[in-house]
Amino acid sequence: MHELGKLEDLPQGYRDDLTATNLVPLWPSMRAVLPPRIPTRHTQVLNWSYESVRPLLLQAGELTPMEKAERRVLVLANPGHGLENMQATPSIYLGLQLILPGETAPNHRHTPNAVRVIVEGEGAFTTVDGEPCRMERGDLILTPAGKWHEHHHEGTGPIVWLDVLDLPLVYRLESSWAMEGQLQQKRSERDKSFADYSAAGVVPNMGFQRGDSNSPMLRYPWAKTRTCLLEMASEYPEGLLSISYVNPENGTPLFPSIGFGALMLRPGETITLPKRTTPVVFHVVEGAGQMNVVGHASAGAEPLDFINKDTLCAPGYTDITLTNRSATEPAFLISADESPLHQYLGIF
Ligand code: GTQ
Repeated sequence: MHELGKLEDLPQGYRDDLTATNLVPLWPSMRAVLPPRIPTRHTQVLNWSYESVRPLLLQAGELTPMEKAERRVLVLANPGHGLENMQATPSIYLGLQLILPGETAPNHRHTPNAVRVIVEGEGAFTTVDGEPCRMERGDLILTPAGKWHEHHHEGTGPIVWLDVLDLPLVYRLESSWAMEGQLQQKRSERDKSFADYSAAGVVPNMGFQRGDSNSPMLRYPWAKTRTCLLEMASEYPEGLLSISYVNPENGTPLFPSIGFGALMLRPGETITLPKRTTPVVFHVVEGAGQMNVVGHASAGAEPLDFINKDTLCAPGYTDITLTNRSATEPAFLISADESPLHQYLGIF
């Protein structure tokens, strides 16, 4: 690519006139916004180790009562995007949320889509548009755009989950807003939408209505995903073991913005993921190992260690290699990426 003219090449008077007229010459910045062959990626390779976050989150429980927080969350902010922008990746917000026994996070709804991934604790449920959804380790609970949601905790210890929202995207679309509501009346049985779709190819005879809703199923239990991956492993002795979470009616991703998946690493396995345009987030549900990222300056020379409950991210246009440290036990990770958006835009 040949060199283009610089801003300094232009007479100061002309530059001042441009600024006064709200104009910017493209050519001095052309290579910055359209770099040769590979995009600029602010997303840095990172592991928010749960061991380091957990004490700070529990401290928030002591420092800030629920009435003063509404949602007691520490945001996992990627420094590459600027901590204040609350971005793990360009479109994905991550937060670790704490609820103490007996607390309730009040009812509200908002335009960003959200998924909760349960990290620790039991006895909590989220009510989504009248349906209470149980929260167990590794479960995905959906609170899609515009749906009312409130969190309750009836267990004895703290409960912590990972919030995954398309907030950075919706915020930059100048469309992020919320409204508060009264606590919800229960309008359906606990986990009703999960029960409706709990076995592929089979639906209940009573109380089931096929709908064209974007999110007919609100809870994706980890136990089901784990079993599915183990069954795949018994079928396939090699190759990447991964699944996508989809709408059970039509097979599309959970949200138009963020795609969710899960993968299993066989004991002792090292596997390089297919190269992709989209940045990715991993949450470690079981096991321990390493993530090695090649193709971005933020990746150190050494791979990043991870263990159970850690949350990691890596930019797109990189080669990501995952290693399971255990020679005897499988490791399981849940992933979130921007692939639906990249597909829609034709850049995947
Ligand atoms: O639990 O509804 O991390 O509204 C950020 C915004 C969680 C929630 C977050 C939210 C929530």
